[in-house]
Amino acid sequence: MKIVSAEFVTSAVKYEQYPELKHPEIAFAGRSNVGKSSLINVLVNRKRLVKTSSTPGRTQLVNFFDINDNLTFVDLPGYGFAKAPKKVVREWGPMVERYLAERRSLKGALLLIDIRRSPREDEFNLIAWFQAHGIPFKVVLTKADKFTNNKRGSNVARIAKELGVKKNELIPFSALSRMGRDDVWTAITDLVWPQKETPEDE
Ligand SMILES: Nc1nc2c(ncn2[C@@H]2O[C@H](COP(=O)(O)OP(=O)(O)OP(=O)(O)O)[C@@H](O)[C@H]2O)c(=O)[nH]1
Ligand SMILES: [Mg+2]
Repeated sequence: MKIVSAEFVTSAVKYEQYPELKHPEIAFAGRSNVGKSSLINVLVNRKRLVKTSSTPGRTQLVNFFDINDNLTFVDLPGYGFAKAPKKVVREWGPMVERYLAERRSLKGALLLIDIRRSPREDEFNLIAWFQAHGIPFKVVLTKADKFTNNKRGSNVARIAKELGVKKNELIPFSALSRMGRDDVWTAITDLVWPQKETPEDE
């Protein structure tokens, strides 16, 4: 995908504040600090379109970005941050599930999992919500630069087994080396425009 433009649209704390349904939407979901914002920045070739933070649990808003005036990226708030205020923890589930259940422009989701970790209850919950609401999704394994090639392969195999999917369904990605960027874009275009030509493809 050639990036012509990438712009922040709005941040919302509640459903009523979500912007009008304009373009097909892709949601980025995952634990705090997993690298959601970093992935979006790499996808759109921008250093700081989305604020990244070494202090997890800060992004408690749903952030909308307009890509090329034909696609919307949605950076969902992270979960699983032990030090997050109780209110934030309590509100995360209903907020995200309502978004997944009711957002008609949502075409698919990327679930991000740190390649060094194992999927836990929160990840399995998200997968169950995606399935319950008929939202196709792909899994991206972030921070793939933390391993050498060999170890990376064995960790992809491990997580595939834990999720009960095939290895080639998981996309290793690094925001540092940009490894996997093209594969993530392919996954996104497959989700948004299945079996069709991608508009404005290179
Ligand atoms: N080594 C490495 N570090 C990464 C990678 N992606 C993100 N990070 C680092 O991980 C930290 C969190 O990244 P973010 O992109 O802010 O994570 P997030 O999922 O948006 O976090 P929240 O907004 O808090 O939910 C930052 O310090 C990033 O620099 C990666 O691919 N490799
Ligand atoms: Mg973030």
